[in-house]
Amino acid sequence: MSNPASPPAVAVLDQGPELTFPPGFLWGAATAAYQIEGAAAEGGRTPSIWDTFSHNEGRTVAGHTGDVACDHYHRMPDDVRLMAELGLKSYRFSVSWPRVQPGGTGAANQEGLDFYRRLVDELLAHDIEPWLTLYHWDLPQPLEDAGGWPVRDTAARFADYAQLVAGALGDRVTYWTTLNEPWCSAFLGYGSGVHAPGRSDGGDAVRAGHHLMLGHGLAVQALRASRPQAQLGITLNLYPVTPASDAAGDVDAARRIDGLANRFFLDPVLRGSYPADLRTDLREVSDFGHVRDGDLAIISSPLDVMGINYYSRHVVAAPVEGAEPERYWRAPSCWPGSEDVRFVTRGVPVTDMDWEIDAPGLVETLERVHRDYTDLPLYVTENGSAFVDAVVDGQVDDPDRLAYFDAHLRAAHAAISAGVPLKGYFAWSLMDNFEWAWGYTKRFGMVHVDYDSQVRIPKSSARWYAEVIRRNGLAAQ
Ligand code: IFM
Repeated sequence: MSNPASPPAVAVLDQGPELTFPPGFLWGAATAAYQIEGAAAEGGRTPSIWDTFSHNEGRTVAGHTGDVACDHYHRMPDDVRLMAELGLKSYRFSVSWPRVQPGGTGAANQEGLDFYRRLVDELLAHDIEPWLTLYHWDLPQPLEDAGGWPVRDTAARFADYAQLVAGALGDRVTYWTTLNEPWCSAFLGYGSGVHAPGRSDGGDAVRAGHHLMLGHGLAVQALRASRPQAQLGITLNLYPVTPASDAAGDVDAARRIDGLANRFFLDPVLRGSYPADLRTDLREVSDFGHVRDGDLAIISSPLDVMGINYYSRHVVAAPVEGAEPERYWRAPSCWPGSEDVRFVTRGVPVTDMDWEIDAPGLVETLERVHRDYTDLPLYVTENGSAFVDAVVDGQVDDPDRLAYFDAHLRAAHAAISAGVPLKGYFAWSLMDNFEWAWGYTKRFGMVHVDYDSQVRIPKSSARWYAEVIRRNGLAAQ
């Protein structure tokens, strides 16, 4: 390991019989370009919406930006070595669109593509399967200036970009995710405006969601034609949505939020239709006139794998007059047409993001997708937690993060035992990084990053995860 004074592997693995995962289970860790690369103005890269947004005062905590981030652009070979030391079987990274196609149209920037060629070569040299995400939120700024995702043409631009990346890396990359968490791009970017580009219009959010999915479908068709061997998928961030009680109003609130959070994307991508109740719920903000004949057939183009990011559960209630705001809180306006729904705090343990820890929700989510939507192989493409860490004598002990991983891996194993075709798991995140509007104040990494010195220290959760990978399992409790 990079840190010479390694503590012993975590003892929890040394007891009891094993909870073994299926042979070939793909153990990985994930990151995203803007969150780790830095080198924002190097090698021909031009600004994305996140460069613009984070440089605008008041958009991110303490004005943090991704200008330097983890400096991964310059430290990539060392970072891959670290992955190999942890025994990762796969690494999920995203390509920065404005690095490889500055401005979002026209010719490729070979210098940008070369970075990813080197990354993929380095991964393959270390027997680490590259898993490439095409879009993890960094839309080239000129495309936003031309209207962004609410505009149909952006979908076509995305498909062109996908083709350009496939031309450069398709011979060496098998696994491709088109979009990461389009809910965030659409509803946080254009609905509540807490993410780039920071616009707040429910109708724009709905249009953005559609055009993101259209871009996904067009990209799948283009990649399928040019790279028939590729394993293609999309990654959705899904939540179980539970009513706070069985009162009719709470049950209806859960139906509405489930529609916006989950079914808005699951149904078009995996069934080729929008849910009727969702269209009714959204009637004040959109007449769905942007949906053209044939769009849903494109959006539901066959996939090879399905990616799911899981973090927490939503518990929701109908509007409650005079309710305590700490327990019944109104989410920012990322729920067009359902802004009055209250999110309920149950008082269960939370992470540093204030997200409730709910490992059974992962089983529910995986079972639902498999039961109600698809037989495709499923992958947890992100799962993890932020906690406050301290470096003590050159070590970072992070028992809470380790316990979160442990509980969610047990849940993943339970889902497999129940018949879910779960084929892999990616920890979020390989290393601490730029947590979007929260800047560097939230640490999700298994590897600690000192942002001044850029020294990496594998936390105890990383050493534990390395042992899980080595054994392909956990000790039964
Ligand atoms: O950091 C993000 C990531 O970019 C997308 N999924 C959720 C993570 C934690 O918020």
